[in-house]
Formats: sequence, structure tokens, C-alpha cells
Amino acid sequence: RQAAFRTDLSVLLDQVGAGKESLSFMKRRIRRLAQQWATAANRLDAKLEQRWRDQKKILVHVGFLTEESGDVFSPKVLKGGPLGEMVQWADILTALHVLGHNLKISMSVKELQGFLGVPPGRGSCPLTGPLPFDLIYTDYHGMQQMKQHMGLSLRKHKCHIRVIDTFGTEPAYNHEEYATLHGYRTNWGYWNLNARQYMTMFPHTPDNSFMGFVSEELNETEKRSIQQNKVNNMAVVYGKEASMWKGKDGFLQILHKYMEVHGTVYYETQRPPEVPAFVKNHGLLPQHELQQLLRKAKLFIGFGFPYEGPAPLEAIANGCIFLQPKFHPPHSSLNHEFFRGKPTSREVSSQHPYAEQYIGRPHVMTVDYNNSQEFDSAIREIMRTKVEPYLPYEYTCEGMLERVHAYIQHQDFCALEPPFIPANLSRQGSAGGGRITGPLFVHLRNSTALGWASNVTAPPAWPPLSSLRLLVSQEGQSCVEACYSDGFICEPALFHFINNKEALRRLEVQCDVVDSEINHILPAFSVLRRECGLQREPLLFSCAGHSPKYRRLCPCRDFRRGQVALCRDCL
Ligand code: U2F
Repeated sequence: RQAAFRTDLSVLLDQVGAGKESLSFMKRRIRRLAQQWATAANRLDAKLEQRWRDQKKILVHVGFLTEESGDVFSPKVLKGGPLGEMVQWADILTALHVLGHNLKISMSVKELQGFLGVPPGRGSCPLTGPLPFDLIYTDYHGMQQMKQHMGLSLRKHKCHIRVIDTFGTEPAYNHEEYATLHGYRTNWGYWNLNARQYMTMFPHTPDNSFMGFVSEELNETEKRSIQQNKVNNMAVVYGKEASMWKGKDGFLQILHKYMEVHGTVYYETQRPPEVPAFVKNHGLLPQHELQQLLRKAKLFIGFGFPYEGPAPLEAIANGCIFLQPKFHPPHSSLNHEFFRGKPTSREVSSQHPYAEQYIGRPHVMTVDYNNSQEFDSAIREIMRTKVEPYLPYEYTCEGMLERVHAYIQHQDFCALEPPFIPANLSRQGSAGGGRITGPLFVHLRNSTALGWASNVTAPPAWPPLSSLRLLVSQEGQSCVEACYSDGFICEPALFHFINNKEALRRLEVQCDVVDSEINHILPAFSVLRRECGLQREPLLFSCAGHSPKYRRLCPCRDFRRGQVALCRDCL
């Protein structure tokens, strides 16, 4: 069946259920943004020009909100606890509904069992028949619950699963045996999925798929009125929980020299001791009231925590400048408590790397807070600078619908992916014998120019091969960085096409030996030792992998401005 866009959200609102603060928060958000979603649906509908879209049967099982997982989030909704995850789930549900899919929503193990047709009760009485869904969106808690209640059949059906995973999971952590043998085992990871089945809140690592969420978009009249009503010396502090303000007195004093300081910190009866008396604390605000406050403020200032939340995007969308600390050295699971045990080695360079790297000046200023002069002059600069409200396309309702549409129609982890050997690589750039110095760059012209290995039939690639640029990293550099520094993005789906001797030959890499091994830095080669390695385990294709003595073969691709998840020909 063909999916038809929906602009009426009442059925969705009924499906979400009631009885918990988290659900009420999500429903308020869905209602508040209903008009934006409807407009976006109409725009995308027109853009796709009657293209056929399959209607999928989709189960959404929100594991972290089930009683069975302990649901620590719901009781904190009105008390300054994390809301980012609820923002994202509300938006995922809305996007799937608006795209016209056949949606079932489960928020308990009982509902999960009912929808899957698994007999209720403990123990794993596996699902015997076919899976009654094309796609299941869940999270790490939900995975655990499905393992418990689907038993072995989970393994059979896992290509249909998508895991909403805020901070991301790198391939080395996801592969059970490899993680166990090489010290990448954590409490979360090792589900042996294709790493693109993990879907993140920001485009953290191209190894995963970027799911995202939305922020409110303003029309031209609203933008103009915001700019007219900006209060140049008004700052709002990022942090709704008192603990986020702890030890920040020094910065707050400097800030207060120039600006009126506002906060939205949750409190019960008295001002929390962490919040100085000169701060005008509004208490935790409902989302729409926070937006109103941000419309007046000039500065939204972060003190290092929370990491990577939605609020800075909302602030920038409402015409604030976001000021945040740079992290020297970067925070990661190796050196910071918050990230410890998370299935990624990603280095977090500031409180909000997306704001730093994808938005930047004049909307975002990332400075060294240990240097009080730098901090002081940043504040003065912000008071002088005029900015327009800005929202990257990928965080608009239309951008999210476009991306989720593309994933649903094109990402297929159930089809077997055979090893391909493209023959017709054309070289650009230079490589001198064994002494490779400059960047190596090969453009795979298009799929028809590729000769395929004799008897292998190729499933259609997505992203399409036309987007592929083969690049070689520097020693110690990952493919994430190598592609990024050339204006591209690493595309793990295309590793298959470059993991072969032909690619090495075309790049004129000098190999005394070409081994095929299980290691997440492969394909790669050592210039010094003239050793080349290809990847033997497709689950370990990793954009993130790097090693000091190896240069990596990287499948890079182009991307759309403001929609990094999609290449030019991806829609
Ligand atoms: C992030 O979670 P947080 O909930 O701490 O993220 P925030 O950026 O603070 O904002 C989440 C939402 O809270 C709303 C605001 C945002 O959409 O509109 N809000 C509000 O309604 N009223 C207020 O007074 C203040 C904010 C991140 F998203 C999570 O994934 C992480 O687990 C967490 C820790 O790093 O940080």
C-alpha cells in the first residue's frame, strides 16, 4: 500500500496514552507543533511529486518509559530532569504518523508482547511466526526486553530493528566478539547490528544514522519582531537543574557585570543555593514559555552540562547567541564520568559539538572558560553582535520528515550485502610509489561505469554509488576526519565497494602483502611496512576507527547543505 501524508494528529494523540508526566509532556509538544508538522507535510508532499512511498507496519516500543525498565525519567519531568529524550520520541512518533505509516505504540512489556503476538508471562516463549512489523523503533532498554521475550527469534528479525541511541554506538563496541576480545565491551553495546541501525540525536558519527528531532521554525514576521524586541543585555543560563550551576559563581559574576542573568532552574520552595541572588530564576518553564523567554534574550550560556541537548538549537532558532565552553582535552568515555561505559570513543570537543561544528559563528561561540579575559570579551562581543534567528534545515519538521522518509524507503538491512569488486576507478590526485604523501583521491564516476565481479549481482546501493569519493586518510586519522576535512562525509554503507584489491591497485598503494582481517581500522595500509589489510567482518566497517601507523581507505560522499544525512541523489 502507498503511504499518504497525514496532517491530523488526533489519532496519534490518542495512541500515546496518558497517566504519566512524560506522556503529558510529549502530548503537549505534539499539539504545540501540530501546525508546523502539517505545513511541512504539505511541502514535502509537493517536493516528492507523487513518488510512490510504501506504507510500512511500524511498532514503536519506548523502552526507557516502561515500568519494567524502572522508568526513572517520568517522575523528573517537572523537576528539572532530562527532557531531550522525550522531545525526540515525541518527534519520531509524529514524523512516522505524518508520513502516513501504520503505527503501533507500546510503552509496556505487556503491550509489546500483545503487538508481537508473544504469549504473556515471563521466560522466553519465542515468536514463532513471521514478524508482524516491517520496522521496530526502540531503544537499548527495549532491546533487552525484546531479547527476554522474543528469545532466539530476535536474532532472526533483528534487521527490522532501529535503536534510538542518544549518543551513538561505534562499530567496535557493537560487535560482540570483537568488543569482548579488544576491551570495547560496555553495558549497552554488542547487539551485532549494522551500526547504521543505531539512530542518534545529533549527527555525532556517520557510522550511525542521524535521526534528530525538531525545533520550532519562525516565519519572517516573527523573525522581524524578535529582532526588534531583543534585549541586548539579557542572558539565559542553560541548566534546569541546580547541580548544573554548581561551582560556576566566578563566570556568573563576570556575566553579571554586563548582563541581567535569567535562569529556569527547578526549585521546590526556596531558591537553590547554587543559584546566586542576582539571578532572576523563573523556575522550570513549560516549553512554550521558555521559547518566549529566549525570544527576548540575547545570550544563551552553557556551563558545560548538559551535553548535547536540544535547548541550544531552540535558543539559536529564537535569535540568541549560544556561548559555550571548549573542552581541553575533549571529554570522552575514556576520561569523563558521564560518558564512561557509553559504547563510543567519540571525543566531545565542547558542550555542544554540533552547535560548534555545524552552526558556528555568529550564532555559536565556543571559548576557553579558563581564560577569564577570553570569556569576558566574548560576552562584550555578543552584546554588540546582531544575529538573525537560525535553524538548520535538518532540524525543521520538513527536514526531519525528508530524512525519515528517505531512511524508511531506502535503508534495508535485511538484504544480504555481497562483497563487490568495482573495476573502473578513475584516479585524481597523485600517489608516489611507496612514499605516499599528498591526499589520495578517487572518484567513482557512477554505477554504470563500474564493472562488477563476475557472478555477483548487486542490490541497489543507498546512498547511490554516484555519491562515492574514495579517499585515503593520514596516519592516525579516522575516516570521519579525513572525509570531513575534504568537505565530504564518511559513508559506511559504501565501504563494501572499496574494500578490495582493486581499490588499492587504483590508488597505487604498494602492498607486499594484502591480508584480510577482522579489525575495525580496515581497510587500511601501512606505508612503512608495505602492508595492506582488507576487512573480513562487514559489521566492523567503521568510519570512526583510526590507528597511528595506518592510513585508511575511506568511502566519502557528498551531502546536502543543511541535511548531512542525505547525499545529493539520495532522495
Ligand atoms: C540533554 O537533556 P536535557 O533535557 O538536559 O536537554 P536540554 O537541552 O536542557 O532541553 C531539553 C528540553 O527541555 C526544555 C527545552 C528542551 O526542548 O525546551 N525545557 C523546558 O521545557 N523548560 C525549561 O525551563 C528548560 C528546558 C540531552 F538531550 C539528553 O539526551 C542527555 O541525556 C542530557 C545529559 O547530557 O542532556
